[in-house]
Amino acid sequence: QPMTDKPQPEFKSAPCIRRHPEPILTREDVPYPASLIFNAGVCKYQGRYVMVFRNDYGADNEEEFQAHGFCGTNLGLAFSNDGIHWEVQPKPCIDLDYARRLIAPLIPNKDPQTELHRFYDPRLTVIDGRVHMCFAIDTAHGLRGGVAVTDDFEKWELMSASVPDNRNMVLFPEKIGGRYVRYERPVNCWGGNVLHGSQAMMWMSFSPDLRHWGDSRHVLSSAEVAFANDKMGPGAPPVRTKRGWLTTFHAVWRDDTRGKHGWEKKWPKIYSAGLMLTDLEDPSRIIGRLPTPLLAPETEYEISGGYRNHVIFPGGMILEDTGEVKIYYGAADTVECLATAHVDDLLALCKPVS
Ligand code: BMA
Repeated sequence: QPMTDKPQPEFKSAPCIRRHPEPILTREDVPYPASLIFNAGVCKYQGRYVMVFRNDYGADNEEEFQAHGFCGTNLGLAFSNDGIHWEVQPKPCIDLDYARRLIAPLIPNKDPQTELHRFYDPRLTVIDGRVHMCFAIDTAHGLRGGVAVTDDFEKWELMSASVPDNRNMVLFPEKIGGRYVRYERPVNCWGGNVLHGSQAMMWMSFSPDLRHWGDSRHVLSSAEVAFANDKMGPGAPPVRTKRGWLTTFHAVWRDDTRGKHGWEKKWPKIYSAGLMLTDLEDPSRIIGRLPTPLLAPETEYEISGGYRNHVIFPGGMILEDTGEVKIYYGAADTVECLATAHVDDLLALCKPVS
């Protein structure tokens, strides 16, 4: 059950946000079977922008979805010189077969064919000149979060996969105190209420080697977020600024009285993006936070016509030398979009929250 004691929030984006006039990547741009293109990870690597995007394929509209659902999910790869116009590579960079081979060393006593069901929601961070990807995997033994590394987007090395239930992991672009750091979103089943908002929250963990994770600390719960009465968790990997780590998060508002908002019979949730600033030395400490959404579903392609309308999920953030911040997000679980804002305007939004 969602928390019911909060007033209905206003789902309106911050005034400093500028949206690109239309989605930057859709299924029309993809040269292989593709239906939903969303929740991408984005980074700058070797002089160009790189995007790894989620592609759910096999149902392009409500009729096809009702008839047989999706056939599968893979991860596609696209390059860009300006972060706006993208060239999608001819084949997915990770499909289910590759993902099963990738995960095999970490499940020595399990059959990857039956163990791994889905590999999705990539997040990219460049650390020490190598591309690191966090992702979620649905397995026969729970929902796990993983970390892999690549130099060429063809060969990946799997570093770790968490125990269930943890996902939405994002890596910091540098070590802190000599250790790798990630934000993550465990789902705490304490009390038997898996999705109770106060138990689906943002944590962080440290690692000496990307394999062993621990020294975990709580960061933020949906109980503290006015526009979340269900889950919340990380969004894009944090970006270093002079005042702290600029950090997006996703926040879920659930209203069971809402009806059909997409291809399913019912979609009761509104996803928006939040913004906060965390301490450079101790990113579990929140310095400031925007009390309202940074990005809420508003445009036509965010609120209508998609698989799940009213969903905004931030997955990539790049701070340019000019001070422009590019925020990449999935909209309606159907298309990939871009919004920009000046870093000073974003920092000004992050006020101390009691
Ligand atoms: C979450 C994840 C996201 C998705 C969201 C809304 O549970 O599956 O990838 O964007 O739901 O459907």
